[in-house]
Amino acid sequence: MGTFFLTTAIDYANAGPHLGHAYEKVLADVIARHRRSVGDDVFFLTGTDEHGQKIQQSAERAGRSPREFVNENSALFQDLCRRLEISHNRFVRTTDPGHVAKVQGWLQQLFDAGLIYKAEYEGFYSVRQEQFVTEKEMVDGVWPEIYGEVVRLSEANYYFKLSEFAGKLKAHVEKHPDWILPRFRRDDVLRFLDRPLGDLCISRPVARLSWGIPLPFDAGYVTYVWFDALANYATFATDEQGMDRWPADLHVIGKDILIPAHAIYWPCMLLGLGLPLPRQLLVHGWWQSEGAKMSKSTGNVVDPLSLIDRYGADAFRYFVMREMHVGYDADFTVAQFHARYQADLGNTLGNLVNRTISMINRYREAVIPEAQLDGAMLQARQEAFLEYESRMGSFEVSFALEALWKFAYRANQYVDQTAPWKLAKDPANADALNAVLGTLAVAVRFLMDAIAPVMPSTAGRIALQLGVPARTGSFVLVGLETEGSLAGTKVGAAEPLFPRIELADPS
Ligand code: ME8
Ligand code: MG
Repeated sequence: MGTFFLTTAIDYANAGPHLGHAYEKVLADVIARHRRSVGDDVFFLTGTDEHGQKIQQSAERAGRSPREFVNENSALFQDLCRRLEISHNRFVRTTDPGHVAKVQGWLQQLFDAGLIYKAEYEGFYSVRQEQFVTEKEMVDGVWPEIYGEVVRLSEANYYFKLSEFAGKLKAHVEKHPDWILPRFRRDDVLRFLDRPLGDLCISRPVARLSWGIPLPFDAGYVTYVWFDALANYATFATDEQGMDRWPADLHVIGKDILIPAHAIYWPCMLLGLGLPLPRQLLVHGWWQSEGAKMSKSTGNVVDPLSLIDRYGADAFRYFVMREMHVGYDADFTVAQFHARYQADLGNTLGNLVNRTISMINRYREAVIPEAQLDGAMLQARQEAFLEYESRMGSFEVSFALEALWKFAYRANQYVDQTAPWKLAKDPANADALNAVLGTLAVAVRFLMDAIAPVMPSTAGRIALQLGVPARTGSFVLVGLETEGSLAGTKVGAAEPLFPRIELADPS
């Protein structure tokens, strides 16, 4: 038991959310709920990134003031969090006046320490990436598409002495092999640190960009959006009790914003401020659609809300956790979503719960019988539990679910093999039937507890059917060996958890 502070990236409020955003929130939420289930005091931040050129330009195009524009888009992300049952403690918005004041305080601190200086620079500037780029970034003499329009620009700006911290940062990454997960991402960071680090331009002239945090020491400039955005993790780290939770235990982010933002800029900012570094970064891959990254700029986005409307939040949460191995890319198709809904949820978990509750109702007047539980099934449950805990501990949620579903599948086979409907025909088999029903009840309770971080509502619905309280905070501590028997518990009525749904017309 301890405390656990985790964050997601904060999403650009220049459009509504898509599947990639929803995935990241669910992943962080599953980790948060799992940590609570082992007794941790969890603090969880998510939110929206509301300053910068992208926002200013999108607002202009939409004929809105930037403030109106971010209010509308941020509301869409907040609504998504509600719909997905995300259990964050605070929804961060970088236009929050408290955040703005803290960022200005930090800039002043770095300026006073001589870590921010002014210099003239001439070079190529990517409008889409909001950063200067060099010819090294060109491929076959052209700028890669990700840079959008590239223009020549000469201006005076303020720079943060990133180069000063390269050695310290490298030593940190080398000393902490698990600082970045999966490990192959850490290798990318080390390779990046092999080259000399340039200093970071942290200002934009007001003439070019007005929608940002004014520099406290020069009103002619606003703060570079990444400096402002990264700061959120610490500026919002004060919890409901007024305790400062920094450093974060875990930043959950996508692979596109690891280098340089989270692995270079952010730790160097913290080193400059004399603050501790986050304990770990979990870097997930991309949801793709027919092999291309799903993104607002490409327009090939899947709307998570339409899937939630049709299949429910839990089915959505299950699918994205089961289908994507954390750290790797995955392709999204509605057909695959639908197939998992039917096979994994309907035919496996739903069927197991439904058969168990129906048979206890039918054969034992809705009371779970006293019984000698099946040893092989208990053993299988123990193995599933250990695999689940170990996988959840390393954030490999898809594999944790795989272990649970292997067990659920096995429990269904156990029903088929023991054929309780045959046992029920002869009172001489009463003990054998009790053993099957008692074993199944315990199997269902185990699955109910273990799926709760991923499917909180379903766990609650199973608890109602099984006639037990939805468990919070004691799953691991109670342990499987010492947990009480369910004998004597009165079960509720059997209700299908995942009713059949027609596959949506792909048009
Ligand atoms: O980058 N699949 O915001 P963002 C999976 N504001 N994840 C995806 C994805 C996809 N197709 N597309 C985006 C930003 N993401 C900044 C972050 S943090 C201080 C500032 C993930 O709205 C992406 O990797 O472009 C990132 O982690 C998050 O969604 C927000 O992306
Ligand atoms: Mg992005």
